[in-house]
Order: sequence, then structure tokens, then C-alpha cells
Amino acid sequence: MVLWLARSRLSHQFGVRIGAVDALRRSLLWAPSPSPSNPTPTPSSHPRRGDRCGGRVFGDRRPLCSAPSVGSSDEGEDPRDNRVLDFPGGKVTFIAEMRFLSESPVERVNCYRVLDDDGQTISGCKFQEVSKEVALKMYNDMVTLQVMDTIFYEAQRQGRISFYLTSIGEEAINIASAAALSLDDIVLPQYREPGVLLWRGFTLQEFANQCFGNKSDYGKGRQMPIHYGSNQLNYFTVSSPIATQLPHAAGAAYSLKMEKKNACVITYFGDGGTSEGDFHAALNFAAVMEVPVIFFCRNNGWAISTPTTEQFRSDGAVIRGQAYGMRSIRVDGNDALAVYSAVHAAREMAISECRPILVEALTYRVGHHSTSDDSTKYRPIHEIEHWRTARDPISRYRKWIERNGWWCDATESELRSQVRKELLQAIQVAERVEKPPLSDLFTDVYDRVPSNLIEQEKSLRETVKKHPGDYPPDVPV
Ligand SMILES: Cc1ncc(C[n+]2csc(CCOP(=O)(O)OP(=O)(O)O)c2C)c(N)n1
Ligand SMILES: [Mg+2]
Repeated sequence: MVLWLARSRLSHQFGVRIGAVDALRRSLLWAPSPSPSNPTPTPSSHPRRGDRCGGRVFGDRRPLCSAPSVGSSDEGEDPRDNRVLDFPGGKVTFIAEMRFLSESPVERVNCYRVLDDDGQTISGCKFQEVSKEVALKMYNDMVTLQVMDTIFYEAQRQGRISFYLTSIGEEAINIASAAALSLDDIVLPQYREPGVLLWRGFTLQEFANQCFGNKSDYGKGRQMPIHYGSNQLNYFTVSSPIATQLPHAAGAAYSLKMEKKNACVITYFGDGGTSEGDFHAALNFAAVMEVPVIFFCRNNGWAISTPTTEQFRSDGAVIRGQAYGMRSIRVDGNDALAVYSAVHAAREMAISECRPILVEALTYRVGHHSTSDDSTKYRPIHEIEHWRTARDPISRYRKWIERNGWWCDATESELRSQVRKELLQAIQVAERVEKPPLSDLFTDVYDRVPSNLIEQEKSLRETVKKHPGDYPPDVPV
């Protein structure tokens, strides 16, 4: 009796919903049926099922209540077959068993790697070949990034710059992913990816100018250190609010698709970023709109003091790509060849098939979150040491190039001392360059400066005049 009641109530609700859907359909808003006054619609400029973008077929957009013959008749099935629901996205099989999806798969998603801990290529493993020239530039840039981090970190400790944030432990992610891209690809970074800029040719002097906020900084000293950006190198300026770059990346990729460009967008973010609403909005938008974007998640175990065990219950980020209908891969983020190969393949697919791809790189943030943090307060030192030594991506990769006969101790020390020298020189120059004038604080946002900003500038100038000692003497007023 109870069952019968439940069933009749359900079918009543279902009937009401189907009725509403049908009414919608009939109101010609949705899947109009041909009639003399409403002839079959002619092909329009809108993407339709079967249309292609870079070789990819647009999704099935049949209405929810398609006539029983649609779809099923294609394969000669009985349209009255009530074991299968022909539903947008494909056929769904009915079962009599009440079965909940498990909260986690039996096995965690595997992790692709090419080099073992000893820098040997794993036998039978498939990877993208790199020329000696590219392989050496990758090593060169990983070392440069490491030296740059060490020296800027010290400069902050000496009080010469206000803030810094290192990429230590994530050098392979930075450099190898950049190496797999083309300069036309657009980068939307989080903040722990300066190596991508370095790879593209941003000079040590340009890094120093930004950190010192001098007149040559492209942001005119209006941002904290490490907020790099370069129009010329297709690298959007770092924006600190977590994950805001992700919807922008989906939008930028949509523009590439509309302009039929032979390029993709790559956007980087951390494990912490996956808890932001923007992450979910961006992935869903990119999947539905079928745009060429690579979502690169640096899963480094920590979001400041929040460990990933408190960040998500899912199997990391990779599984979320699949949840949004996106091809995804998990890769060893401390293996430069694996990162290079995965991003190379992701780029090919993103562009030729016009689709988003998610890459989750497993790694570890070896440094403190930033110069405002002391990570020994919330994580064990032996954990940090383990990743800094046994899992260091640079020494693993170095073993591989040494084995190829491309590297030796002498070239190593020459490189390190050369980079150190260049950096110290760049810092000295950056320190001496004049700061941007105070007037620059009020420009570049509006075409014509609005009255409230004009008032604020006047008030600031009066305050500086009254209290000159409280303002930096090296900022031209
Ligand atoms: C919207 C927002 N919330 C909080 C912060 C403060 N915050 C800065 S970095 C960070 C952690 C981000 O962690 P993750 O995304 O894993 O990147 P990681 O620093 O590990 O590279 C937080 C919470 C912020 N910048 N923006
Ligand atoms: Mg993190």
C-alpha cells in the first residue's frame, strides 16, 4: 500500500514535469516541431550536433523529452524498450537494484612518471622525446629558478624587498610545462609559476625590477613583489585572490576558439584553489563550451597551513576533471620528463580536438608558503627534508642528463656561479632605479580619471607635504 502510494505520487510528479517540459517544447522555445507555420529550421550559424571545431564534434543537444524514435531508431532498437532511458548525453540503463555510487574508487588514480627516483627512464615507458638543446635549457632554467628563489628570499630577509614567495620543489612543474608550450599559448598563472616566464625569456633584471617596484616594473610598482606579468610573453599578471584566473582562462580559451587560433590557454592553480567556487565554474564552463584550455593543478600538499586532507575528500583534483566531463591525467610533478610529456600531449589534444584538459601534478611545497609564513609551525621538519632531498626534481633530472653525457660537475658549478653573479648585479641595478612617480597610482584604470580619484590624489599630496618623514623619500611626488 505504502509502495503503491509512493509510486502513484512519483508518477504524478513525473507526469507534471513531463507536462511542463512538453508545454515548453510546444511553445517553440525548445526543439520546435515542423509545421506549415513553423517550417523546419534552416541551418544557422549556431554550433549544432555534428559541427566541428578543430576536429571535435559538438555534443548531443537533443531535448530532454525527445520522441521515443529519436536516437533509439538509429540502432534499430525497439523504441518501447523501457530498460534504457535515452537521455541527453547518452543512454542510461535502468536497474532494479538501489545502488549508490561509492564515495571513492577502489584504487586511487595512477600517477604517470617517466624517471624513477634515480633519474633512470622507467622501462617500457612512453614519453615525448626532447632534443639535447631543449633538455639543457630545461636544466639551466630549473637551476636559475632555484638560485633566483634563494637570492630573492635572502634579499627579503635583509629588508631590501617587502615580500617573496619561492617555487622550491616545483621547478620541474614550472619549467617542463613551459617547455611543452608554444609562445602563442596564453598563460594565466597563480603565483608559484615564475619559471614559465623565465622559460619564455623574462630576464633576471625584469624579475628584479618587479620585486623592487621600480620605474621599469611593468606594473609601475603598484603590486607586491612576485606579481609579474608580461604582455609581450603572453603571461597575464599574477593576481593574488585565489582561483580568479580560472574563469578568465576559460574565457580566454573561448576567444581562441572563436578566432580559430592554433594555440591554447594554460592556467595554473594549487590544491587550495580547487576549493574555490571559481574552480568549479571555470571547469564546467570550459567543458560545456569545449574550449582549448589546460587546467594545471599543482597539488603540493598544502594551502598555507591547510593540508590536502582538510582540503578535499575526493582523490585529489584529477577526479574532478572527469566529474566535469574533461579528459584528465595525474602526473609526477617532480619528474620533468613526465610533466613535459603530459603537457605536450594535453596541448595537442586541447588544440586539435578543441577541448579542455586537466593535469594534476603531485608535488610538495618545500619552502614556506611565503616570507610571511613559518611552515615548521604546522608540519614536521622531516617531511620537508624528505621532499627537499630524496624527491628533489632538479637532482633527479640532472642524473638523467648526466647519464646522457650532457652534463658534468664543472658545467654545474659554472652555471650556478654565473646565475648568482647575474642576479646580484640585477638586484643592484634594480635597487638604484628610480621609483615610479606618485601620479602613477591614479592612472591606467579609467580612460578619464574620475573626480573621486582626482580628490584622493590631491589629498594624498597634501598629506605627504605635511608629513614628509612618513613617506619614502625615493618616490617622486
Ligand atoms: C580568495 C582568497 N582566499 C584566501 C587567500 C589567502 N591565501 C593566499 S595563498 C593561499 C593558499 C593557496 O594554496 P594553494 O592554492 O594550494 O597554492 P600554493 O600556495 O600551495 O601554491 C591562501 C588561502 C587568497 N589569496 N585569496
Ligand atoms: Mg598548495
